[in-house]
Amino acid sequence: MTLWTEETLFAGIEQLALEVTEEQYKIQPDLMDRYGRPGFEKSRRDTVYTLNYLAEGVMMDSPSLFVHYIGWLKQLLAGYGLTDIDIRMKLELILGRVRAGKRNEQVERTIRILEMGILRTEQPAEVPSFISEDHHLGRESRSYLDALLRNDRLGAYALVDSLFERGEIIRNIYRYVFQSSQYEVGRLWQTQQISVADEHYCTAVTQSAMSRLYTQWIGGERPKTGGVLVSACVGGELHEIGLRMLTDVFEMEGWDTHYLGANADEEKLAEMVVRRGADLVALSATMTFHVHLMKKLIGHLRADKRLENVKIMVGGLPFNLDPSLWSRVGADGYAPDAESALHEAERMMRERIRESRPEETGRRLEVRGGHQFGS
Ligand code: B12
Repeated sequence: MTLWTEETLFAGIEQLALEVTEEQYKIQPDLMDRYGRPGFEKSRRDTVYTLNYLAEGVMMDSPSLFVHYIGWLKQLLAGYGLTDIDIRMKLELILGRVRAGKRNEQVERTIRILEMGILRTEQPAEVPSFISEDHHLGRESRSYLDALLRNDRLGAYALVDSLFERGEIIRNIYRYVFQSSQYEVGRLWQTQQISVADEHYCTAVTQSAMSRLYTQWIGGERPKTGGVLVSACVGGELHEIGLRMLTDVFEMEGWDTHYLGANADEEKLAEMVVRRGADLVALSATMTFHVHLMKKLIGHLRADKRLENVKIMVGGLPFNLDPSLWSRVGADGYAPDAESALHEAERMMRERIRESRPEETGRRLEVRGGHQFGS
């Protein structure tokens, strides 16, 4: 089987997923008794996901992307009564197919990553809560999430208002209340403690709570002490709140920001970067299977002569899982969260000044923090 060559890595996945799922159902006929035909279809679809994560791990030479996914899958499937043995069986069947094919460097890497995934099935996968009273604003974050979970939008707003009124800085409310509660919402969804509808509700209220805070800081005249930022999510990426937060933090710190949100189009992004005279482009990916698109997008931006001096920073879940992944997608830098992104941007801007011609450095913007709402 020649599935694991660069060109066909994605092309053969649907067929392979079907074959492997059929094989597993032959070996474990009880699966059909337990889950019926809909269960078979779900299992086939999950296998497509698994193969996409595997392909991404192989292409990016990043075992941790796949190993993390297996831990996540283990916890998710436990909620449906599927065991380590079931997941392991699927991975062994994939491994058998890969091993049976012609060997090359990429196939060897695939085998290594699959073996690491199989080992991961044997380890515990429980994710602890993202909210703890020991964290800064831990109690408030818990009360905020509790309000969301009882559909008490006004109660959630009131809590945020009270934090603002008592002088809590907006960046902390973002980080310790909104980000933590969003991560916790994800965990509760994954472990089937809340529904997709609950997750949508919590997310929508948090987005509106962020917008309500804008009136406290956006719109007024603020000195532009930073550079120009254009931010966008890659490809079909729908997770946009993290990038929104990052963009807001930059705006609070005196940057001139242009946020394109989810699903950014390559050409429009490049045009926006040129039109706004951006110093920095921030690109976000949450789903691991979008990482290769990030690499492609960065390649596209790099090929555009007009963007020669523009720095590119990346972030999002896969980059947090593999802290050197950013360099393999061709970015200039990475940061794990909005706060540290600001420091990384400052570093990149200093680097840019060093790289640029001396006569240009004089007119370069000095990037520094210190805005009253952010710091
Ligand atoms: C809300 C949500 C959604 C919403 C998003 C809505 C929106 N408008 O954004 C919707 C419903 C669309 C969605 C869909 C899906 N989701 Co979702 N989602 C979430 C959830 C609960 C919260 C996301 C969020 O708001 N996080 C809060 C922000 C602030 O954090 P953040 O994104 O990490 O951002 C910070 C840093 O990462 C960093 N950062 C981010 N971008 C950048 C960029 C740069 C340049 C830098 C420097 C830093 C940086 O800074 C940010 C601020 O500090 C997460 C849970 C989680 N752990 O994040 C799941 C989660 C990400 N989703 C998940 C899944 C599985 C999906 C779906 C596949 C579900 C499905 N079956 O359809 C789809 C995929 C959609 C797609 N193609 O993108 C999984 C991913 C698991 C995995 N192994 O990869 C998660 C982790 C849930 C879980 N625990 O299982 N989701």
